[in-house]
Amino acid sequence: MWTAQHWTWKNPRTFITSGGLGTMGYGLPSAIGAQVAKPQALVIDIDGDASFNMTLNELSSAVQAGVPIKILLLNNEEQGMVTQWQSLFYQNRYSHTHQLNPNFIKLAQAMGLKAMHVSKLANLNKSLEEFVSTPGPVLLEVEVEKKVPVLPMVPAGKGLDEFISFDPEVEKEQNRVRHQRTNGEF
Ligand SMILES: Cc1ncc(C[n+]2csc(CCOP(=O)(O)OP(=O)(O)O)c2C)c(N)n1
Repeated sequence: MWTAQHWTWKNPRTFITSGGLGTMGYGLPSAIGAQVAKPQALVIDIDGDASFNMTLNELSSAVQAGVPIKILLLNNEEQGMVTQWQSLFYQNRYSHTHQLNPNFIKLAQAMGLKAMHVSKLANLNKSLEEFVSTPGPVLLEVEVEKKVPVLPMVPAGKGLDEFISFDPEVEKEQNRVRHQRTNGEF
């Protein structure tokens, strides 16, 4: 979601995603496939920690096949999309959404990758430059904030026009459109 909202693609057919289903574990294997198909391209898997956990054994495949993918791991130490629902609609009852992560750096190194870690915003640009310019498969673990909701979102059982944003300007517009619809203005 972060990637879809914040990255601007310049060329068609360069964003590969499991789409609306958001299937976890998809990023790493599909990045390997994309890199095999386009050996000269810079292929970056932008992954969540819980999703990455599901297929991280494929790190070995990348190393074994010499596939130079870059893995940008956004680690908030939680299943953020689900904790967001638990925060907003279930009074912060966090059930089964904080898995025990391995030490991703040691794990990637053990599988033969170069692995880097960044936790301070001030060091991010430098780390990213090194990340994309290092040959071969590389993992960059980025420590990100917990409990940051991805908005807008549509609560369960609500219509698409009932999305929540917590942005007063967006909500004003939403109310205006709803009012017009109620009054049969369109
Ligand atoms: C295979 C699979 N199982 C369960 C889900 C339901 N689900 C959607 S997002 C999510 C948590 C994802 O956590 P993480 O990968 O750490 O990313 P974050 O939301 O924290 O950015 C879960 C369990 C799913 N989409 N796919």
